Amino acid sequence: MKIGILCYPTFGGSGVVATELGKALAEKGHQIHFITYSQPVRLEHFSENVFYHEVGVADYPLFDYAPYETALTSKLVDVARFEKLDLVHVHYAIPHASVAYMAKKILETFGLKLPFITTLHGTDITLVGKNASYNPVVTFAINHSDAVTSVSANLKEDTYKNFEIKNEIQVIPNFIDLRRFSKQYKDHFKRAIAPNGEHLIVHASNFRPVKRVRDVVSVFFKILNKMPAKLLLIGDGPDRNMIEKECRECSACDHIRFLGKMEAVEEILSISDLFVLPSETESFGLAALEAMACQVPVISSNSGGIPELNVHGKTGFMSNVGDIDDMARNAIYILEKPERLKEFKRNALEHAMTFDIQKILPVYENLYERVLKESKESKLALS
Ligand code: GMT
Repeated sequence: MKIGILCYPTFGGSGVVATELGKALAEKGHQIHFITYSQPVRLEHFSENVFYHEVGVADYPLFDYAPYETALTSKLVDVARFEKLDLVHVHYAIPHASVAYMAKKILETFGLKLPFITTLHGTDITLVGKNASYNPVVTFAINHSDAVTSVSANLKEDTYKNFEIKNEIQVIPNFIDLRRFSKQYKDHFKRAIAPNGEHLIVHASNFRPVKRVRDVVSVFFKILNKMPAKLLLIGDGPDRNMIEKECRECSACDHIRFLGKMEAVEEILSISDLFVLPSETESFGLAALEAMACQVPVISSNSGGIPELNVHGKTGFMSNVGDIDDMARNAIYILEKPERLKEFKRNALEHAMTFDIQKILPVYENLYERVLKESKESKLALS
């Protein structure tokens, strides 16, 4: 199949999922066309079946806001016509689903069909999408998608709760490529970061308020009161400066390391003992799945779709949002006995394996085939 993919190219989970899915489909022989404003971060290597089309937005003094959607729609129409795309898969409803709808309608005037599948990732529904300024467009675009998927059952429920959705939403959970995300032996890293055998606690996110990174630090201090430990913070974003300043003010810099945005996050996960994800809400928690695949148990909140990933008492523990004491207690419980920690690590990997990309990929392929078949059978609604 020739598949177009619209996504955000940044370190965000939706872009990562879109890119990893595209790469895996390309390995299976599909031709994949990424259409976005910069090279997706996980698209590092050449593949004969992967193409990247950059969207340039022409600026003009009249524009306070450059019309990215218009540029993206035009690019999608152009790529679909020239490359003869069979369908397009959009990740993150805003603005990709409405862009795909517009492109579909434009292509119909050329006598072409371009069905589109929308995958909802979380903040496009839970934070941004339900905002009154976006809601009607998001509702319309979801209802007019040829198929809609969500990355967790919880996100599906939230979508039905927040929007008037008539379309069926299929839950297809996020996945992991175990060839990349598996424990690597990086003992020299561990010795450099934790020379005295300290436990390594890790968090990775975009440092947005929804991630509650301050809670990560609070949980860490409670762990540190009981045992030697170091905290590694991966990523960057709006709350980083504030958190870094607070850490400096309480002279915690020796214990906490800000690693910034990292490509090879699996190298750090490979030497870590616990992953902390105290998010206010999280539709899935891909970062936690990446940790689990590298044998790192998870201390998390119990919000959103996290309970569909983190198995309480087995792969880690869940607490109510903001319950720092409970999170710290659970973390210490896992860390204090080496045998117990080993068991949680084993369980984390075992459970991560149920999200193996090789199991999820055929689900997407079946969906594409169904959508394509239905589209071929339907009449072209020429306007
Ligand atoms: O978490 C973010 O702020 C980024 C966001 C995104 O769309 O890139 O992540 C969402 O999608 C990920 C991939 O499906 C999920 O694993 C994250 O849980 C979800 N984030 C939230 O729901 C807050």
